[in-house]
Amino acid sequence: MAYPWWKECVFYQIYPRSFQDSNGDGIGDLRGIISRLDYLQWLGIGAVWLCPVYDSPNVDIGYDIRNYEAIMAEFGTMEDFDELLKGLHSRGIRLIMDLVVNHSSDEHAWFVESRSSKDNPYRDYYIWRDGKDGYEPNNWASFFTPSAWSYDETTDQWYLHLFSEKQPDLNWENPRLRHEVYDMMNWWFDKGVDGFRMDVISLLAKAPGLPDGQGDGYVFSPEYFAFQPKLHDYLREMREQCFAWRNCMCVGETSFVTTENANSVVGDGRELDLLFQFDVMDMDGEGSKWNPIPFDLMRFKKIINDWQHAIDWNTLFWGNHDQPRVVSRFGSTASEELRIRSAKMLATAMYLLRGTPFIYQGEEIGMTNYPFADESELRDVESINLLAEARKTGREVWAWNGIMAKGRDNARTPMQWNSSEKAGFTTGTPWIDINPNCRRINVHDEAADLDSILNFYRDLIELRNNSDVLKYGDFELMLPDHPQLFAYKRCYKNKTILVCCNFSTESAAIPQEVAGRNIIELGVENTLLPFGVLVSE
Ligand code: TEU
Ligand code: CA
Repeated sequence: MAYPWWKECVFYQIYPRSFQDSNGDGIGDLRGIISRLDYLQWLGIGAVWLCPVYDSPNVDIGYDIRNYEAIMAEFGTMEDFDELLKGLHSRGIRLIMDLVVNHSSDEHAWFVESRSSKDNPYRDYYIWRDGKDGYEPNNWASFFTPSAWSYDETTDQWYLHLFSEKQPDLNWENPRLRHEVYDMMNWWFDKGVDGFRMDVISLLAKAPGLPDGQGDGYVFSPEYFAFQPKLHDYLREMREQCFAWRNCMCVGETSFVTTENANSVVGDGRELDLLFQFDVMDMDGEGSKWNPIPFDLMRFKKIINDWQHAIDWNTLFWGNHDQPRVVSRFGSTASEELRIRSAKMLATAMYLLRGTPFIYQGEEIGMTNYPFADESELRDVESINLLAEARKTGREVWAWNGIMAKGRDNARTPMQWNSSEKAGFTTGTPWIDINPNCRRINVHDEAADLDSILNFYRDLIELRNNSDVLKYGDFELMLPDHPQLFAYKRCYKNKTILVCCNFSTESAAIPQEVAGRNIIELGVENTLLPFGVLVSE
């Protein structure tokens, strides 16, 4: 049986603005990525997910696209892009692009036309409605602003934006819009890209009539904008028009997906190949990500077990450009010893599961959250807006604490290449501060240290790449009630690999169920030390 390439390899996510600057303007760029291709090959990854590199006014750092077929000037040119793609392919590495088509920038030519008059041919590319008695058409809250609507004087109507006011939602009910998107996707496919990561793809269809959400004030109402029945029509049409016949991989950022509805988008090659679910990412927030609650191992086990059984093939990840750094979040930074061991433990626990791993840049060296000193150091529209809103109701301290723990800028500080002041990222002034811990956490030093997190990631990737058990084996949760250990079994054709990870800051006795010939042994001294790991076969 032949497996598709995207089940055979590990993905690496690049956030271009913070990966490598090549010309000293403090902003990562395509030539910077090109200069690091040998590093990616050395790491052993088989594919890259590149966050948006399209022309954008950068209100949401590239997730507000002004021109889908042009490269952002700060990142370089289309020639640079072609060279990057060639450089990846010549090293056997595939490339998937970010596809952001729930919304565009308000500076996109479509929206400039659309807002100009009610009878403009592009009017229906976006979602325009009359106000209700001078107020918003409905009570929906947006991800980034209190209301999901903005008023536009020119035509005395309101437009919908589930994100910032500079990210108007596209109207997927309009077939002309849909086909323009498909043409654009095919244009990139014809260039040779290997697929797309589809930004908030589960939000494309909105409930007919745009009904009010239940509650007072502005109400966040995913029941009316996520996983609506029409979503499936759009995804099937997209598949038919763009990629059913291609050897590509499309992974959806399916916000609000559940184990119950997941198979409506993946499985049987139906709509998408893979999906990102956020149950693990959401587990340390109560109601909202800004209300922190402690990591609960029992809940984690249930989430993983449920997902491993719910769909045939999962994405495996601990973070991305929207999440804090995993070692600060679910590991420990109390000491160097614990940071290093917990980073390795977390990698083992996640990436030996059944599915396709996605490693976020910097994770492989154990990068941590950034100790932001004040608001002036923030760059993310979500955090900046949150703080401004919270200030109005005297909740500034709550917001600041939330941002320190969960703010997206934590994952967006520059990649730490070496121990110099600018971490080898730039020679100029970086667009966002560099973590001073680059002195001890950086690629150069870790590459030379065989016990480093970096070399551990490299070995783990190699182990996975060469093991049919780890790639194709079944998953079985072990020790479900153990309060400290997360353990599981992978089985394939009479072969078994046992994974046992200590998620706690206390030692744990090694259960006999996980004994075998050891493949990985970390923090094992008769017992499993805090964050210790044992993998055996
Ligand atoms: O994210 C969408 C999303 O649902 C979240 O991850 C969201 O950004 C986060 O929960 C806010 O707390 C995608 C992109 O990954 C993100 O960077 C963009 O800002 C967003 O869509 C809009 O394009
Ligand atoms: Ca640059």
